[in-house]
Amino acid sequence: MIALIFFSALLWDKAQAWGFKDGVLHNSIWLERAAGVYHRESRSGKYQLTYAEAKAVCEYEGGHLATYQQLEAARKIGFHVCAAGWMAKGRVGYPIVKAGANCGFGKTGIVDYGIRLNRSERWDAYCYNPNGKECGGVFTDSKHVFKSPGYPNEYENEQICYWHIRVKYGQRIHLQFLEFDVEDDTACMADFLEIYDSYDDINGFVGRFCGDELPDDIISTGNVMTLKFLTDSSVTAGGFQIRLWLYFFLFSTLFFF
Ligand SMILES: *[C@@H]1O[C@H](CO)[C@@H](O)[C@H](O)[C@H]1NC(C)=O
Ligand SMILES: [Ca+2]
Repeated sequence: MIALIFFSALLWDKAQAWGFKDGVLHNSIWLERAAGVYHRESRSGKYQLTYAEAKAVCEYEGGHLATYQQLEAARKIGFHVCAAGWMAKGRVGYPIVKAGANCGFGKTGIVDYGIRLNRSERWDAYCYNPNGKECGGVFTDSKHVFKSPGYPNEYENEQICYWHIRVKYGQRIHLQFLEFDVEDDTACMADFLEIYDSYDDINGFVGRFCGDELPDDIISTGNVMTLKFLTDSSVTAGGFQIRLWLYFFLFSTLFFF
């Protein structure tokens, strides 16, 4: 029987996802990538990096601060982040794909704060590293099966995937887990799949999943969802397959009566 999950405003303390496990600091910083571009937060949280620190963060990982053009190229293929970050040449902004009330002033495009005269201001960072192992994309089909990268083989380490789902206005999304096997640990700090009932990974947190138990079906409240899959630098597993359907309330009513 299908268990429906009704979303309430789940509070999620991001700090739970960080910290030491077996003496190793796990995923203290979220990475989001598209076209080699990804978003970086400081280990101490949102909006903590000066220009020099942002530059150092990207260079430490073998990349550099993204240019406005690189960020725009990423945005065009679905890179959407609701947080302002440093770009090359001291520019600050963020990429908006889907206009929302809480983010981007209802517009799409790069929200551009311009070149900052004060390089001590604290923002996040947008790095560019064309060698990153990224995956995901924007999906508008009414039927699709999302697979972890490389499926049916095991997924790889240091994988960062974002799938943004957008169906027609008024439609709802039904996710059904067909297979699920992700490195298990109690707080899902090592590898995890996160699902958001929104078009970004800031709002509408639904759940974080790892281990090999099949999660219950998930039904969106609106016409957008985001799946985020992040893996650390050791231990992989079988991966997952998730079927996307359109959710029809009428059909399930008929089914039950
Ligand atoms: C520059 O920004 C920092 C951090 O916001 C602030 O503390 C400082 O006063 C600013 N400097 C100037 C000259 O406005
Ligand atoms: Ca792992």
